[in-house]
Amino acid sequence: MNDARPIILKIGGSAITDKTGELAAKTEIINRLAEEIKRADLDNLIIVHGGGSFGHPTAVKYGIKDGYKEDPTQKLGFAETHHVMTVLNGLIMDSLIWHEVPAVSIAPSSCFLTENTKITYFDETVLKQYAKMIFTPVFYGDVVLDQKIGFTILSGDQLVSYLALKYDAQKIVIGTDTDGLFDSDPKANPNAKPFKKLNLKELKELQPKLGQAAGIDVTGGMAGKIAELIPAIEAGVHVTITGATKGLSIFRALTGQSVLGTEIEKA
Ligand code: IP8
Repeated sequence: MNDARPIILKIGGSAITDKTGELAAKTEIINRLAEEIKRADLDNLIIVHGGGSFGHPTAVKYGIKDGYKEDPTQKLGFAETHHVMTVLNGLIMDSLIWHEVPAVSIAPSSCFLTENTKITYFDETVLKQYAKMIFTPVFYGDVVLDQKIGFTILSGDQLVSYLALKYDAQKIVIGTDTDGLFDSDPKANPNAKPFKKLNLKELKELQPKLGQAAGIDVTGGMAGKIAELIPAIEAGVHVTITGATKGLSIFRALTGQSVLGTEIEKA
């Protein structure tokens, strides 16, 4: 990497797609986020985005997450799931480049391997060279070959946590479709109470109560996402979860300003 410790931005699939539909991108939000990323002007940013209504429905249809069951249609499903993720990634790349962010896409399926769904191998050579030259690498939740179960789904959140630990990230910013974590679903309950600050212990207590996502989500909704982030939080990486669908929260969080959302620290 270049000398600066990276800032890792996860753009949740729920923010940039309509998860109740299929292959339904929210292009206005994608464009606004690209504008915010350009405005933040960071030379140590790594972006990771989720699958939303692109990766998840296809992954569910072919049972990709639970591995290869010797069913040849699953191979086509693996290829299709990767392909639809490249379509969503393409929309994001279009927007970033149009906004003059020197973003380059890195397909996790080409440089990661897992064992029983957990990352065991990453070829970092290309990422390091891009980072040295101050490009903005863009990863995404993807299909991945798994050395025990044939293949699986590698979530964007596991990628975020892995990269944060490996490169000693300054912080993680998670942009989602709500302004942080709440004690109940804020879309269903207007009186849902937001959590402004959580430490690791409080987060672990809250975790079982965090709901499943609206629409299809093969990686476990918010509870699954938090589970993936815990190793990075345990290592001391600060996490901000904020809304990515409106306002300037992503710009503000990336540039160290306060935002409406949840700040998570180890202690
Ligand atoms: O939305 C999953 O990534 P996530 C990507 O970050 C696929 O959980 C292919 C379903």
